Amino acid sequence: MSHKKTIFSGIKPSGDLTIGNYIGAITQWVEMQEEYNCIFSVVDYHAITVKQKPEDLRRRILDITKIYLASGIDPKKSIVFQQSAVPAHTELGWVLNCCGTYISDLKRMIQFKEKAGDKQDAVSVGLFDYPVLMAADIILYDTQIVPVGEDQKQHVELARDIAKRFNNQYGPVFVIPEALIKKEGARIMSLSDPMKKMAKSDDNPVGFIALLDSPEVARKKIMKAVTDSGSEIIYDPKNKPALANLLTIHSSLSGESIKSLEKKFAGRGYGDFKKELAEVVAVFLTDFQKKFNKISDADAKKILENGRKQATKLADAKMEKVRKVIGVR
Ligand code: ATP
Ligand code: LTN
Repeated sequence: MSHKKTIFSGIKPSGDLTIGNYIGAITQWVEMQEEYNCIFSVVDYHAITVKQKPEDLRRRILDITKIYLASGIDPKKSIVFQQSAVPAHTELGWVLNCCGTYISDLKRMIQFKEKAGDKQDAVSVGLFDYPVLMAADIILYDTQIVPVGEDQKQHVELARDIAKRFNNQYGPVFVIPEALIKKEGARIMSLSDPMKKMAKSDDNPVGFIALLDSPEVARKKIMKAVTDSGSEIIYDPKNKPALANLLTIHSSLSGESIKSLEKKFAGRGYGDFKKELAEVVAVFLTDFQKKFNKISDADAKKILENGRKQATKLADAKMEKVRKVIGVR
């Protein structure tokens, strides 16, 4: 066993991945590969908490795998696998439902409240129970660190609580995980509403830029993005949330600091800034999609199969321990 810490993270194939997923989550994963034991999953059983068309789901599972690879996740360094291919996730999810989770925990979850809205009784039980499956994903691998966007902090905290309660009852079976959230770019906002998170499941496609949007479409979306009143290019998230979001996107994709962008655009207006940002995004997407298109479905399937074998070994060993301590073995 290596002494490196273990990290686990995942993205659900519930829509086309956005630059929010890329900036908030994937870029930190890529950087962490050298120093940590990394496990990255395509968490498909999370996607079916809301209705999915089977053929779209099948396609997106491969697309996300290719996106991981095109972003720089290296299957020689990291385990890349599909959640549903390792049944221990759902098995542990059930056990945690019974041993460690209260209904009151799940009722507090912000994402559930936002997603269910005023239809809390008419959504699937899975949407409500989803954070427990996420806890299982994480603690199955003795994960220490979970690199995610800001919106997932509460779910990782719940995973900690569940693991602690389980350990209190049955002994030290699980490692207690911690969330890791980037300082900049942890919450990329919608281009049409800077108060809302950019999300792949947004009904309004103008609000997000998908990693597989054509550079031309992306350019138009940037030019149409809402801006705030005033005209100065300064980073002021409180008073100019829309511009602050655009500056963060620029800085994350171009590597230029926000300070240097403010200097560069001193005395110039929003129009100039947006034109340059549109160009930055278009260049990024062109380059990204070139890498993406080089990866075949067969390559992606092979990598997932390899990852399945590696993940199964770890997950099965932990699951066997769980079965023993709870008394079913
Ligand atoms: P959905 O709209 O279906 O809920 P999503 O776009 O929020 O999906 P997830 O699969 O839930 O995407 O998230 C995958 C990862 O990307 C998580 O770590 C999440 O925190 C991060 N992430 C998602 N959206 C953003 C965003 N706008 N800014 C920063 N990080 C994000
Ligand atoms: N719930 C997360 C996706 C997710 C995840 C995980 C992230 C499922 N399992 C385990 C980190 C670790 C989301 O909605 N973004």
